[in-house]
Amino acid sequence: MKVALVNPPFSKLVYGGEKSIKSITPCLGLFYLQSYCADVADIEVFEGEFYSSLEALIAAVNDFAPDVLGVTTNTSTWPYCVAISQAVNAGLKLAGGPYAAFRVKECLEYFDAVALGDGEVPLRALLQTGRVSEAPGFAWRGSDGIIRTNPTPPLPPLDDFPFPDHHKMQLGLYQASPHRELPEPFATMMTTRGCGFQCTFCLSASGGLNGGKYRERSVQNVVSELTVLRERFGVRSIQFWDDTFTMRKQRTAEMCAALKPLGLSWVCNTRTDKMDQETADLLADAGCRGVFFGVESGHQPTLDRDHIKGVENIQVRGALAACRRAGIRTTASFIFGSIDDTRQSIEASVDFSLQLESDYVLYNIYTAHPGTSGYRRAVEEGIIDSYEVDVARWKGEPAGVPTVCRNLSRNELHTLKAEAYLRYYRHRDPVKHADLIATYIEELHLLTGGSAVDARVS
Ligand code: B12
Ligand code: SF4
Repeated sequence: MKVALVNPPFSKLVYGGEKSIKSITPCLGLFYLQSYCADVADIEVFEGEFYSSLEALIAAVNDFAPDVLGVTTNTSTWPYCVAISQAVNAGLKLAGGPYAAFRVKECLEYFDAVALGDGEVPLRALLQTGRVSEAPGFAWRGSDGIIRTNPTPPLPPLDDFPFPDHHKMQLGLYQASPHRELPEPFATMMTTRGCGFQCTFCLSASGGLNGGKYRERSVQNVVSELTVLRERFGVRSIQFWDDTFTMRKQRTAEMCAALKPLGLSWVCNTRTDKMDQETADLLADAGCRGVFFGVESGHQPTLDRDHIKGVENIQVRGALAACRRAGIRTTASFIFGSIDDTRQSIEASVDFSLQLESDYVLYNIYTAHPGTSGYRRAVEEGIIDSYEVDVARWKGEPAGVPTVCRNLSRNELHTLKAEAYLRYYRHRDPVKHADLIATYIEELHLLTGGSAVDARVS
């Protein structure tokens, strides 16, 4: 049986017209599915970003002539997921990933079945039995038209999963964000899944995908994969995609002790309340070059009420300072336009971001993804309808979906975002960032219609 697993292209939809730095990294979820089911089917992963157009991707998938099509979905790529399903010839069409899992009814208009969480066990059962009705963890529509949901299987220990097939992955085709300055070849890895905090915008939060349940691979299992990557593929750097890499201090210490002799450069993501000087020093000594922190808001009431981050701004300052002292580069990521954000709270947040002196900053606009508590709140409070993704209607970030801020329009949020970047780059190093500064001034002119902007940018 032939199975095509497709990761739709996304950079044109998600980053089109934005100045974000693009990276193309392997779709780990699909590669995990491939290796877990390799002995029961002939499975190919198709990375949409590698094709010149959506049509070229679809043609390649059709040339492969799959019996089963599986598409990984997220909110922003949903229109492409539909287009792929409609244009690919396959006897059975499956969807999975963070959008499908929370939009079952909509997905079943275009797919035969939807995976509700981790897909390894469900997909294997489906390929072995050939029957959706006998595969756990799928929702599907019976011949009577009624949606049925097979209970999700218990989540197996992560060490039970074979490593993704790095030969098939063609590591050399991917690219890390240039600003991460990772020596090539680089690879990505998850050493944990889930997170389980309460953040309202995140699907790794409690209640999100797989209930947000935090699960770990053993240090030994991680080191085995890293050793394969280093010795067989010459990999010199790793981007750890874990949601909260330093979740447990003892595991972090064990991980760092095991990583150090491998001599790899690496970067990771974590929470600011999971970073202190001791941890930062351990990370740096083990090869860590950069840490990404979701700061979200520098305005404490917004952080507490809208984001439910569970972090004090003083902890944010401490975490960033600890990394700086340890020689680790930091990225601080902020979100504008949560439900009760105002111009004042956003400006306070930007002031805070400038004080942090992080090496990089990201200002994003709040996206209410289905399955998050922020989405539920926005629907319950009548701020948004239970939406259909519509790229033509909602242009720019958030891609294809409505914003949720009561007090600021989409255009105002984009304007505040451009102003924030302008302030940041002028504050950091205006000479070095002259080109970016000019681009943001131009963007502000477009957003505000010219004259109004002069006061803002001077
Ligand atoms: C790494 C990552 C990225 C990377 C690379 C993505 C890639 N190439 O796959 C980069 C930085 C490029 C990225 C970009 C974006 N990302 Co991102 N990203 C992640 C992150 C941190 C890890 C993804 C991962 O590898 N997970 C591990 C694997 C094992 O899990 P998985 O992907 O969920 O797959 C499992 C199941 O879902 C299921 N499954 C998945 N697909 C399918 C398909 C079938 C057929 C079946 C049966 C099962 C199945 O089985 C898999 C194995 O168990 C997640 C958060 C997270 N912890 O998951 C966010 C996350 C996926 N990203 C998110 C978002 C929003 C984005 C962006 C839109 C952000 C932006 N504005 O730029 C873009 C869009 C990119 C795109 N591909 O469309 C959201 C998605 C929410 C949503 N509903 O859309 C997440 C969930 C974070 C969040 N906010 O909660 N991202
Ligand atoms: S700490 Fe990060 S990964 Fe965990 S729930 Fe919050 S935003 Fe998601």
